[in-house]
Amino acid sequence: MSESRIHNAALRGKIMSADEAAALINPGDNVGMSGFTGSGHPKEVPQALARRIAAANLANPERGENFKVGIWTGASTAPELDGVLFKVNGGSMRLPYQSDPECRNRINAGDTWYTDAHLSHSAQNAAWGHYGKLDAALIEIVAILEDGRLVPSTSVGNNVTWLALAERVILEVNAGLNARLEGMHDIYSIALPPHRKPIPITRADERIGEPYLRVDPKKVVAVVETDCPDRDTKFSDPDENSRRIAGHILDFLQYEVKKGRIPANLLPLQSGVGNVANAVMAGLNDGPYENLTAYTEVLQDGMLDMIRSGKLVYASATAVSFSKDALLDFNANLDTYRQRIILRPQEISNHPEIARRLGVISMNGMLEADIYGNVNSTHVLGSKMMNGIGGSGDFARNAYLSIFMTPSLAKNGALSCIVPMVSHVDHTEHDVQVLVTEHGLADLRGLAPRQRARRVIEKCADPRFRPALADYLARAEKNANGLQTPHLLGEAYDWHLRALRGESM
Ligand code: 0RQ
Repeated sequence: MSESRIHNAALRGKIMSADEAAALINPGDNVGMSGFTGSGHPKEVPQALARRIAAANLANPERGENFKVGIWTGASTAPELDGVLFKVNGGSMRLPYQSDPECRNRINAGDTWYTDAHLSHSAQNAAWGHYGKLDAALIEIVAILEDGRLVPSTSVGNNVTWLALAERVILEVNAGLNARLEGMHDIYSIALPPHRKPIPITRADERIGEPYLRVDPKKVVAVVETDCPDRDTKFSDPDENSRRIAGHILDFLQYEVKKGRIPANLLPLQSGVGNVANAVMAGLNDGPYENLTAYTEVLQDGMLDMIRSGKLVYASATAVSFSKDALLDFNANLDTYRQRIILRPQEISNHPEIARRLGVISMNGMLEADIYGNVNSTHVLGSKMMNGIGGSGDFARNAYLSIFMTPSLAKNGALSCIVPMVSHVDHTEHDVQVLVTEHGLADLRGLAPRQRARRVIEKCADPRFRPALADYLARAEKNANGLQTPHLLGEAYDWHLRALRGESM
């Protein structure tokens, strides 16, 4: 650990332990924390806060419920934040995205209010006061300059907004992260309407701000030095389904290039998280493309591989989230990667204005789609939260091409991911242009609902479920009260009801 990371004398005077800093967070506070997809989150103070909450609840078992805080972040974090705080039932509310099992369990048990928001909306919702007052910000950075400016960490997320809105600020200065991250970020803030101006980004590689976060030093109540690496994200080698899904997408993109609808170097790519997304990137890396760019939210191994190979010349995101090996490579070659990667606030990385202007190609995972093309990304069998909508909606509605992908079956084949009617809608038929499973790709652009249904059943559904889906459609066409989007309302959810009874759909 090195003192030299804190070059501002006034802020050096506020150094204290994580336990002392956690004592400055009060029951009932809303705390805006840094962190996006397992990177750039504070690592010591949340653990100290969890210890404090556990001790308080133990001392007052009958009032235990009273020591909770509202936890606002950029996106998902890691066991040392969501994991520890939700294990002790310390979160009264959570927003805007999570993927931690402890947190998910609390949400689904009704212990925590979860406001699942589009990632580009969360900062402005907070600024408008929709989430209440922000009492404290707890932000990880990698250094403090002599003049008090802050060198951001491995994610930017909502930090600009949390620092601006919070009454009190706690900084975690992490010497375990590479100081050479300095210069990779592009911090730019936007005003609220009616003072909002166009965001002057016309290419993924354009810088429009400065590389530092700013904070009013008077608000800083604690500076905590830490020395902890980010969590590494585990990726398995793409399985057969992921490779097939990737293959369909790659064929489709090549066809679109041939048709002259997109340029030979494609349009800026947005890729969701997970193994399927990484398999698509691996396929693109092996494909005939040059000079690709990305305007996305999180950079994972697949895109780093493409930067290394020279296929991807530029990537704009708000966070990096790598496996152990990729992290080693990233840190060893940071000076090169800094020329190829920009990390922006999530309000900018996910901004609809930019996604629409650049004509992004958006590729995201889903749980299920219905025959008409509505997509459920978040709720298992209608009621149970998985992760959240994340940035998928920011991009899907505004992309030039919006693609959703999933294996056709889940839970060892018991569930069909293509159903008559989705049990929850995150992306409506109007925002979903292409559906892909391992069986094929359904290009739904320009089709009316019943045309879409035929294509989705034929191209995407598992062959075992195709006859039942086709039968549903045929009977709906006969018996529904109209032929625009025919449904049998008394039967549409029978598939999910069977699954809830533990039967195959
Ligand atoms: O459950 O973990 O208990 O085995 O859902 O499914 O197939 O591993 O898929 O990891 O690609 O995640 C939609 C969740 C897909 C993700 C989702 C069960 C399945 C398994 C996971 P188990 P897979 P993935 C960028 C963009 C929303 C946010 C987003 C997601 C688990 O892509 O969170 O796109 N997207 N953000 O068994 C019931 C079904 C199911 C099902 C799968 N039809 N019904 N359960 N599962 N299909 C990132 C950010 O925004 C930060």
